[in-house]
Amino acid sequence: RILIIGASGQIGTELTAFLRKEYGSHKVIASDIVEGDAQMMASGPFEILDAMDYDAVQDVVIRHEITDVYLMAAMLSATAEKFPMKAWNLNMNSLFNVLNLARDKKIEKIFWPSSIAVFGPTTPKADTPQRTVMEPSTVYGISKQTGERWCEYYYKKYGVDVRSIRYPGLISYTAPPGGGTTDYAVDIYHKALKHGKYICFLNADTTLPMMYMDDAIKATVGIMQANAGDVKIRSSYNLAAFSFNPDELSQSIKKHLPDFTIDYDPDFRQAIADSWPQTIDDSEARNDWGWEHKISIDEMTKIMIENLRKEYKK
Ligand code: VAH
Repeated sequence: RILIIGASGQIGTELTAFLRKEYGSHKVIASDIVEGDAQMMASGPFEILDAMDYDAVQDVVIRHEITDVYLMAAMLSATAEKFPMKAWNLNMNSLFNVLNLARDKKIEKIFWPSSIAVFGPTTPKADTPQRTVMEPSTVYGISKQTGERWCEYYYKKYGVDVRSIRYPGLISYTAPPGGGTTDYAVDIYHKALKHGKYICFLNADTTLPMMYMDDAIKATVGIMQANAGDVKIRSSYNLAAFSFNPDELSQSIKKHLPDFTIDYDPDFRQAIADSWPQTIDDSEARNDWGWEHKISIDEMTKIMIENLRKEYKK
């Protein structure tokens, strides 16, 4: 059976729905520190679970005979800058709990999300390679870079089958914008429909790697379903779809909402975004386990507006 830790979050919400469709609801146990949306709570087993509590995680794993764990619980970049020690403890202790359960053969396989936040201001920003200078300047990035080192260590030393992806910014309509620096690209759609305008907390020319959620879910399940031998990188794989800046995203929105206007009022998140790459080289993921993205920026905008229109009755 599969356990999703952090199921109520931005990725966890959609990952739970996808895995329940793929494997059957009773096979997929969702868990989080707070309950998920109505659809998740109605569609299969759920456990209130603190990812930092080893005994509680072990208890859920044993009771539900879990073999595979997707550890999606973390504090994202912007929020982590406000609560550095809380972010470090959550992001790291949850990972150690799951890695140690696998080391002790209580689970068989782990998915753990890394991020382009592992790259820092000294990393080459164009076509950022899989292996390069990584001096992350955010608490979140430091925790993800350290987590990658531990994943590779547990794989080499204990044979733990842990697989990981460096997600770009992810966009979806099912979860509200969260504590991520890239979440302007989620909030903009809500504000465009609700108010016809958006005040962006990043500058117009801030280009960042992004991806629509369906492609991210496809990659997540894809790397977990790959043959172990094909997963050659056990720190974390670069992954990309497209890159855009707030101005380009607003152009895409204007094709549907011609009167939409955007203003710019950068805040502390500008420095976070400026420390990250602009485009990513994900050729190793494409070569090793057949990754390819499908959805373009305009297809993403069409999906986002069509689904959010209902919510705003526009
Ligand atoms: C964040 N959405 O903004 C996350 C992600 C690459 C960005 O890690 O913190």
